[in-house]
Amino acid sequence: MSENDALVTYELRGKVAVIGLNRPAKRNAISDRFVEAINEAVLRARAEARAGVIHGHGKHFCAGLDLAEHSEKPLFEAVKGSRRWHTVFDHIERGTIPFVAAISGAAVGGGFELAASTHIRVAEDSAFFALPEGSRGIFVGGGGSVRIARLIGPARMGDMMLTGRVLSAEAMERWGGVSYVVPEGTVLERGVEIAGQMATNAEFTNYAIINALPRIADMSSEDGLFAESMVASLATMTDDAKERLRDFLEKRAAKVKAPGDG
Ligand code: 1HE
Repeated sequence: MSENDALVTYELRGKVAVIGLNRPAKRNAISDRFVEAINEAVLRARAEARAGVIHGHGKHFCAGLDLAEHSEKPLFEAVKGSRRWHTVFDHIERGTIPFVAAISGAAVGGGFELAASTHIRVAEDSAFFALPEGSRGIFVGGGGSVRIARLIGPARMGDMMLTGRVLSAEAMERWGGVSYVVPEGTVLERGVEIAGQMATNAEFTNYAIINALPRIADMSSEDGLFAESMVASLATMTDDAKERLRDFLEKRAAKVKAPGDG
């Protein structure tokens, strides 16, 4: 048992690791120790699961940076803290398995940055999103200027930061920041279901999706197309691909069905 266990719960459901942010009294605000607990859980999930879900205990997903701890930090400590968030969130975004964020209540500041480092965001009706850094006199430091800006666009992110506006789950879905909006009380169940589905994919393909797509997005079209051909050819060479393609051709694998069709 580690000293970080209390801050984060961890449970393996089949091939899905369920990681729970567990500081509800402080609305899951992320302190230095908390970010290490998240890291530990993410690395454990990578070692023993095929997909992960991150959710918040209590009513809220995460209230962002622990402002009480942050306000006491000298400049260079703040820089190192931000760089540590980058490393930890990178373990989520560009690790070896895909993650779902199951969001209820607040996904604010660093909480939204954490959600943006996952691959799929599912939000309950009650979820809300804000970047109050402008009003707090600080700035995003958990990778948001890269990840949130790419997710919803820099102009919309700038709008959120400049005005402090709060977006509902539905509004954030329109902006592309969440992929699913689900009824109250169902977000974790739905998140685990989606993660369970991803866990059935070929491991190498999941790895390629989470690692190649964001890198290709950073490349020129020409470089991106070249990189895509390399990744696609590598994927085809795996035993997993050979077996799955044979299963389809020999009619053992499920077909793609139209929505609502069975
Ligand atoms: C906190 C934090 C926090 C709550 N750091 N302690 N994030 C923010 O600016 C969001 C600040 N939080 C809020 O606006 C609200 O707390 C919530 C909308 C998330 C939830 O409201 P509510 O009414 O359910 O809770 P509460 O009564 O405001 O808070 C309960 C306790 O949690 C209270 O402490 P208590 O000792 O008085 O009980 C709060 O002080 C505490 N708490 N949020 C510390 N964030 C890497 S850079 C990222 C930059 C950012 O993330 S900036 C955005 C920071």
